[in-house]
Amino acid sequence: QSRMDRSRSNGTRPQELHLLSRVGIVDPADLDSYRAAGGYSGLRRALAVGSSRVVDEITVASLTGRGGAAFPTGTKWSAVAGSPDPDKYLICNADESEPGTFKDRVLMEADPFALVEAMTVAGIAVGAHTGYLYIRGEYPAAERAVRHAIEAARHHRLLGDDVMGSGRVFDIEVRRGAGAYICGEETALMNSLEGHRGEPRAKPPFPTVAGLFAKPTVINNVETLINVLRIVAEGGPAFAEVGSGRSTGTKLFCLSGVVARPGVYEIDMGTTLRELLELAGGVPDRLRTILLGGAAGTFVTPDQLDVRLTLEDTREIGATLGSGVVLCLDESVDMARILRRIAGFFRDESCGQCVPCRVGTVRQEEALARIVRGREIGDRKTELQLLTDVDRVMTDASICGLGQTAASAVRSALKLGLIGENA
Ligand code: L3W
Ligand code: SF4
Repeated sequence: QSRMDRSRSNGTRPQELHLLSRVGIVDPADLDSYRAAGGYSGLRRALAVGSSRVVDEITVASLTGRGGAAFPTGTKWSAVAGSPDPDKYLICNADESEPGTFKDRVLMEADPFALVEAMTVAGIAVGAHTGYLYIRGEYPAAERAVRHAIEAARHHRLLGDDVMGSGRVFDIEVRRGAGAYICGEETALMNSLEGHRGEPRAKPPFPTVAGLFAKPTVINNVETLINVLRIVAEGGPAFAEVGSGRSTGTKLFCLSGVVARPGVYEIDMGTTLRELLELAGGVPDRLRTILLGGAAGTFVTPDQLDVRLTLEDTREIGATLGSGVVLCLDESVDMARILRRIAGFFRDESCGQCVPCRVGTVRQEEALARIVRGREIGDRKTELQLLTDVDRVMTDASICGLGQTAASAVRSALKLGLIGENA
């Protein structure tokens, strides 16, 4: 898709690209091409203004995490930058595995130098000497692209013992995941990096206090980090002018399902869901529902298309932006089958460490399988009550986000009557 196609479509207002501005424009294997597109001006500016100013700009920008939980990035950076411990780490969470999410893959494959530059800005700002890029094992092309970019950056002294002649030390190591969704959970990821089983740790302590190798650690998603380049270039206040409240800057969404032009789209925070669909070819015919946020997200209905895509507005309708999934489903789908697929995913991916999730994800999938087969143990009402009970236990008592959100989609489908006694 051309840059113009991505930014203007169907007469909706133009969307200025920032995160995707170089995608399809630069040669991802060529540092000169990246530099010609403005690459490495961010790192140069960051080194000139100094680390504490960079951390302040990120805080003023109100940048929030783009992996799903939307925690303020500036709070993480300030905590680690302010720690007296000389050993600190930066981690980029590139273990993109949420079903329906493919934005970080596009960024890494098409604009890998941007991630390398952004990690360098982040690492130096918080005082880390080493950054780990933990990448999903099923992303070989993205891994090749970022490994090549790291080597080229090292060769040109944009990484290493004297970054850009500043005397600052920072380098990046790449680690590949081995196919477990749970290793995208930050503490499971750290256990995996340390060579242990990929099982989540109890929090607190949060990684900012005791993260990788029990040292203060900043961990950010790929899209979160790429935003840093714009903030360093334009300043935190300019970034915060776009959007509203805690929802500032632009956001990537992954459109799939029954849309005319599936793909990754960048919009200003606060754009409506309807406007986003217009960019992808219009509101689909016979649209029944949209899964928003991810497998751990929620369903929204066609009468909710005018919701503004911000953290606050989506929360008001009981939804979430999550990791940017917009999966469109029309009247032809069997909702119980869709939910069973989602439940099966969580059953497979539960690490099994805690009982509510290990058992709850199995019971949830079994109940949905019985509904799909039309062979309920009791009546449909009993199965739906069981789903509600399992939801409560998993949400309240699971150790990590996987178990706590494994019933979100089922809960919202029940609430909206997409499955139910009469559906
Ligand atoms: C310092 C405090 N740091 C919280 C940090 C915490 C973490 C971040 C968010 O993700 C989401 C869920 C799903 N001092 C802190 C603090 N932090 N309090 O803030 O923390 P938390 O615990 O709210 O969430 P989380 O466990 O990091 C859960 C989504 O992840 N999800 C799937 C995501 C999939 C992808 C993907 O494929 N790319 O992202 C599944 O559950 O939406 O909202 O860094 O340390 N006082
Ligand atoms: Fe493992 Fe699930 Fe417990 Fe998370 S909630 S620690 S994935 S068993």
